[in-house]
Amino acid sequence: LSQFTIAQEYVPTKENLEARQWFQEAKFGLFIHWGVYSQLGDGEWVMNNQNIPIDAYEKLPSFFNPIAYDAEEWVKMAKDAGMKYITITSRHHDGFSMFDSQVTDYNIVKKTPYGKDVLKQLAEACRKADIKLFFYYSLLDWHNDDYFPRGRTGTEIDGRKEGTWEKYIAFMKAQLTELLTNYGDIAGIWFDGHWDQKEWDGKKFGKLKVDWHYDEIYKLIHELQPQCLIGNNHHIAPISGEDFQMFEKDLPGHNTTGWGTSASDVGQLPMEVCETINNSWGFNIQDRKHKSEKELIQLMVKSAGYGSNLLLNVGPMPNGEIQPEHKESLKNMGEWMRANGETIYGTSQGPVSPNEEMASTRKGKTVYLHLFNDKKELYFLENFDVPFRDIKLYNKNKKVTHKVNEYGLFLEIEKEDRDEVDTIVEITLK
Ligand code: JFZ
Repeated sequence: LSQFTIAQEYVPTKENLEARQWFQEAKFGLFIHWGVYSQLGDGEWVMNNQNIPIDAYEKLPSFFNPIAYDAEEWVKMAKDAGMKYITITSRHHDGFSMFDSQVTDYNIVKKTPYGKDVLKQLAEACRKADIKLFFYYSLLDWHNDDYFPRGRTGTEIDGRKEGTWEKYIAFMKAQLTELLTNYGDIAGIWFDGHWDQKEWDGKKFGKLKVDWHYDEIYKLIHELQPQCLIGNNHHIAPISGEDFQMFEKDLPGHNTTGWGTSASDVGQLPMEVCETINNSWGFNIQDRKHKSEKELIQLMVKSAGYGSNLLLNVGPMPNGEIQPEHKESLKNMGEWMRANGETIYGTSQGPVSPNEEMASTRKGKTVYLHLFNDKKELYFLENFDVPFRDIKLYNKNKKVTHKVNEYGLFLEIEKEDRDEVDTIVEITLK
């Protein structure tokens, strides 16, 4: 019989394809890394980085009490920033569930004085405000004995016994079922930690050491909620069953981090770039590397220039408030989006590939050219051979002086028209 067995090819449902379309048009979302680790102010990897034994780390939930947490305020902040969705850590590598789970007591309701499900509150606030919600879910776990064989990280952590991999897979399925049953419509699941089970020689990743059972897990998710978009931060080309491709701290096809992607890894799925506002995902009191408004906006514009979304992260403080610097950054982006969002939302990749000086987006017959260098007067668009009717400054009733020759298109931007962050030029195509 085996010769007639055909590998099951993933065919997305109609609901799923519609959700992908929505996702591709959304362009901007909020990433939230929040957990009991936030209390130590040293990022979400603190358990691993400081080799904190299980019994010591387990003290953290006992005083996690975010009295200032206001889900509606978080959602309003995201919405005012121009964001269309939120992706929050339901369970990070420390293995602590930030939601009411029946399959482990190691969760926010059972183990903290706060005693409430923060995801539930966020889900309700999102629904009211028409913001979509994604759950980040870690495949790797530094707390669960059944996460065995251990991966490349967390091996130094004391206090764990050996367990059974198949039980761990069943545990994840049970938790994902909870997440996709008790919180209404969930826009997506954002997996992370795949790479933990890859061989590692200190420099390069090698073969995968375990079976993650993605076929079963992805099928379960799509059966529970067909529209739920699956992404996996595995840093390889998309796997069958996934609905979008994410790029951590790198633009699609770039590899400045060392674990990024090559051009050949970029697939055909909707894309999402994720990045931090400072240099940390989880709350970090020593991080002073806050990106400027200019850097953040240009990053979003470049992402859109690849046809990708930007998922921009905040690491809320242990009391439930968002760091003031992060709030400020988001407020500034919101202002910019209110003025220029038309050139980002609902667009696709434009005819000029993003580089340090420019990016382009496109909607129908309109190309939005985004120019980042306000010191420059003459811009040259090599090989620009798209027939056009008109070139003017976006939102200003002023034509742009230009010239076409066999090499491409030349634009002249007068000093008074240049914007420090982004000078937007609107090209109407024929
Ligand atoms: C992962 C997480 O480890 C991190 O805490 C955060 O949630 C981020 C969004 O995603 O970051 C990675 C991903 C891959 C590697 C290291 C960190 N890697 O390949 O070693």
